[in-house]
This record gives sequence, C-alpha cells and structure tokens, in this order.
Amino acid sequence: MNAQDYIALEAKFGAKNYKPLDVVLERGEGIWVWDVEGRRYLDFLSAYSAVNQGHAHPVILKAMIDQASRLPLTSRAFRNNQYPLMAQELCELTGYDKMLPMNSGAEAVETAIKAARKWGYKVKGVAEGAAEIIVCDGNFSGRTTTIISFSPEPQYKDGFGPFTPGFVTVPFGDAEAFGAAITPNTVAFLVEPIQGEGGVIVPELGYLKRVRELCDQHNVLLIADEVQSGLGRTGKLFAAQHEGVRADIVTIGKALSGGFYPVSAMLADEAVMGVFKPGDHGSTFGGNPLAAAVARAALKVLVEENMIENAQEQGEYLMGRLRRIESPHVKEVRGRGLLIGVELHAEAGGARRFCEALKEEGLLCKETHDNVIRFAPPLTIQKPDIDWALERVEKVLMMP
Ligand code: IF1
Repeated sequence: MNAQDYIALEAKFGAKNYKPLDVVLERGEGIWVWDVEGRRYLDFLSAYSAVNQGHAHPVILKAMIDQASRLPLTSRAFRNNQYPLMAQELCELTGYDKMLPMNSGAEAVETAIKAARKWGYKVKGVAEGAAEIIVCDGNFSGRTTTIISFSPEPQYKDGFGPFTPGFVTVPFGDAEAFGAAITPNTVAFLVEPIQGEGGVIVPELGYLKRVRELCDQHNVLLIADEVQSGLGRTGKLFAAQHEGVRADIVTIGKALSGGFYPVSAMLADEAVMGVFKPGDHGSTFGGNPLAAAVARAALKVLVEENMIENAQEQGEYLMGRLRRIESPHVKEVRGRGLLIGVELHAEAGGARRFCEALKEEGLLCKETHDNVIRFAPPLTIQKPDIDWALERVEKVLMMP
C-alpha cells in the first residue's frame, strides 16, 4: 500500500474529526520520523509535546516491553507494584504531597475541576452547587463536554450543548481582570502558564506571580494546566517555574509517558487531594502498572539525560535564529524553551500553506489557529539538527 491507499482507507472508515497533513508515517526514532514511502522528516511538533523524549526512546521502550510482558492491567480493585513507585517518584520530582493517576490530559483537568469544586464545598465553605472556576480566554484544556463548556473556540462547542455551568472567563495575561472576577464562590483559577493552542501566548513576567498573590488573598486554588507546557517543554520542569510560582494543583499528561501510552496525573498537596475519598473518582486504566512503568522510565530519562536544560539552551538558540529571519510574512516570534510560535501577518495567507511547504522540505509542524506556526521539536534536539531545520524554515518563510 502507498500513502494514498492509507489516506483512502482512513477517509472511508475513519471519522472526519481531523484534517491532518497528507503524510502517512510508519516509523519514528529520536527527532526523526519516516513515511510509508521512506521519506524522512524532522518532527517539529512532537505530537503536541507528548514526545519530549524523542520517538521510541529505547529506555522507555524497554520498560514498556518488560512490564507489558508481565502485567499490563489489574484495575484499581487490586494493587500493583509499579503505581506506588511512580507515585513516589513523581511526587519527589515535582515537590507535591500526592498525585492522582489518570490517562488523558482532559481527564487530569476534569479531575482538577472536581477536586477544586469539592475542596470549595468541604474546605472553603462555598454553598453546594455554587462553585465558580475562573478560566482564561484563549484556553485549551481538552475536549470533554465540561472542558469545552468554557472553550473560547466556537467550533469546539458547536452542537455539543447543553454546557456545564460554573465557569467565568477573563482575558489571559491580565491579573487585575482575574482579581476583579473573584467572588466568595470562586474556588479556583484554571490557567495554562503558556497558552499552547491559543497561539503560544506567553504572559508578561509577573502575571503568574500576581495571580498567585490574588489566589492567596482570596483563598482561591491556582490550577496550572501544564499538560502541554510542562515536563521540560519550556526549559523548566513546569512553565510556572519561570516566575517561581507553585500552583495548588498541576495537571500533566502527554510527555509523562514519552508518547508511548496515555498517562496523565493531577498533582496537589494533601489539603486538596484529601477531599477525594475511596470511590469518589477513578478510571479503569488510571494507575495501571504498564502506564506506571512507562511513566517512571519517561521521567527518568527526562531528568538523567538533561532534556530540560537542553530545551532551555536549544530553545534560546532556535528563538534567536528565528528572530533574525527577515521574512515579510513574520509578525512575531514568541515562546519559551522549545515551545515556540511564529505568528504571521494576516496577509501571509495563513500558516497552513507554510506547514505544507515545510513538509515538502522534510520538516513536520502544525499551525495553531490561522496564523501561527508552532515549533516544538523533541527536547533531545541538538544544534546541528536545529540548523538543518532553520535552513528549510528560512527558505519557506521567504517564499512569496
Ligand atoms: C486535540 C490542541 C494542543 C492541552 C492542554 C489539556 C489537553 C491538551 C494545555 C488535553 C491537549 C492536544 C489535543 C489535541 C491537539 C492538542 C492541542 F491543539 F488541541 F490544543 F496541544 F495544543 N491541556 N492538546 O494542550 O489533553 O486529553 O488531549 O490528552 O484535541 O486536537 P488530551
């Protein structure tokens, strides 16, 4: 079969809930992926930051094979010998008392919403059913019906009502607007430290610190959605650490498994996590031994192979080189570490055509919204490969 055969099959039998680039991949290794015709591409998306450790990392692969050959799943009706070790290692790495394991990023965010609401009622004393959670315009935290209830994107909501109440939207990056929206029923503020889907929007330095102060003043939980910005992507373990801010709840996913398996988690201290009693919340696969073994290996290599520091160093290099490209199409280059957005002028005709042209040059990336090209290579990338990519990016950004 060739690429068109696969594309035809997908069109015939698969739901049309995506419009992917017409590249059919069959193998990945490190920063490279290969299509079914044997062409090699540099992956500048990393599966939306799920492959921070690079494709098919051998240490994670071995951990997965070993555990899969022993015991993939027990359900939480019984205990297993991997989840406790993952829980310990994740809490020690991140500095939180507790973690609650889930599978997708959206499930981790849903867990955070449930935890914040229950904490509001049981600890803060908000009247049952009256909890409010403040969110930001431009947010993206997943696709469940509760999460899209506060999405700013009409398409993500269209046809999916009725929506979950209890969410208040404020502009992203405006701490005083957040402060003004707080009421006695506010239990939490859910925010991505850097908005990914929103277009790689980096708030001014001081924003998160001011938000942290306001949360403390009003006894409001700060929930940092680090599913995309976390686990080294921005050059720190968590993006919020660029401002030295510690959230009350953190959601992580994606690279928690290095792209091998859906693994996510909510992190919090006992004062919040303690609201969950046996039977309150869970999932069939949450905390399964295969996910736990994979996550342990993914965290191990992330730290031991200095991927977080590399993201900082290579991100600064890449950002600097991108900013020196004198393309008439480029409006702004922004980001942190290896989470970078290149915003194009509206007259450039949209980011998609540049992503298509970059694919022809052997570089895979994805537009976010209409005018932003997102660059997010694996955190293992080194300068020679960034230079290889920049040759192609410069050529494409200079096209008419
Ligand atoms: C799609 C976007 C990125 C996320 C943050 C939670 C989740 C995501 C900050 C949910 C997921 C994915 C979802 C995927 C495309 C991708 C995406 F374009 F949709 F917005 F990365 F920017 N919080 N993002 O970015 O995690 O349930 O997917 O595991 O839905 O198209 P998930």
